[in-house]
Amino acid sequence: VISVEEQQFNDLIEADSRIEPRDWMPEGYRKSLVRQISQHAHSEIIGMQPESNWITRAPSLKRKAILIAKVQDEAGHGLYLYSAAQTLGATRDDMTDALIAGKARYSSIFNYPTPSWADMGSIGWLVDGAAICNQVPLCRASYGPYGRAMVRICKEESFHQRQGFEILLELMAGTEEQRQMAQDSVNRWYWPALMMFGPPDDDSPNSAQSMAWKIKRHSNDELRQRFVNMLVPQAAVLGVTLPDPDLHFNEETQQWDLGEIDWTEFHEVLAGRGPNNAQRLQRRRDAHEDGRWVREAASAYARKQSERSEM
Ligand code: FAQ
Repeated sequence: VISVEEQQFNDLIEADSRIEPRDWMPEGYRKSLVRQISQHAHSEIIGMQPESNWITRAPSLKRKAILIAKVQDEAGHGLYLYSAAQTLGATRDDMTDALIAGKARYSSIFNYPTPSWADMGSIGWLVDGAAICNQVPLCRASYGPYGRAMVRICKEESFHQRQGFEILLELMAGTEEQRQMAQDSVNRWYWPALMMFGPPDDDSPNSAQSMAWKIKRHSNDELRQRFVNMLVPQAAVLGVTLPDPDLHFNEETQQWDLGEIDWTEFHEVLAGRGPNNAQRLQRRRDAHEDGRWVREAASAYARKQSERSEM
């Protein structure tokens, strides 16, 4: 027998309705949401680093203004997501501590370096492109605060994706050297972007339960396939090639079949041994330390204000 609350929860999920913070929910549902939402928030925050690397070196004032705005959007996404996790009882301090202690996950993609300006194009086109593909269905996630946060995030990601595409388009219309720089960058970001969708379906421990709870709406492989189908015509417009010699159109399924993904590389990055893992975490730790005086000043100010209002 199940309790009245649990039956209500099951009915809400069944009816494609929403679970809100004060509703009863199974402990596993709460935990899994905190897991996914906090990882997602950390990704947005760590994800500011690869692009902030180019803010001072963007090739024009216009590009600099756009890039600053884009990186600032990512900070905002991190904040909406931390707030969504807080509605589930997670505290901001615990989440931050886990991140800087190296105990929390964040997306593998942000552990790759950005040695050229073209990487700003590839991140927008491929990384934000993959993010949109993965996150549009999350706007319908069964947990209200998460789904609602995703709506605004996806709108902003859509602008990010276009600005990246436009950077690459301009480089591809440039000199031979610029075209080479764009192609080299696409070659480096393509496979890691496909890994953003997570492990293959037969090796994805969380998928079945997350789909039953209607947090995830599609499997990792399904979304990865959708992304590649979307990329092929866009690559043709850009004039870049996708670095997969086995990529071919399957007449039967009407989809683009891809070659083998190097899952060893994925697991290495997840284990902390990607090209930039150590540097990303160190930078986050330093930023947290550098911001200590701001947090202390803000708390002292808040304390004074509340004392004053009590008088
Ligand atoms: N990297 O059982 P599953 C962005 C972990 S976009 C690291 O399949 P699940 C925008 C996974 O957490 C990037 N870890 O897990 C932006 C799990 O570990 P756990 C962020 C990964 O949850 C652009 C284990 O492997 N987007 O930030 C990765 O059902 C530009 C087993 O995997 C999101 O987080 C990976 N790639 O599916 C920002 C979207 N893949 O927890 C700045 C929301 C898997 O058991 C600049 N999240 N793992 O220890 C999701 O949709 C899902 O959580 C998945 C994974 C699809 C990522």
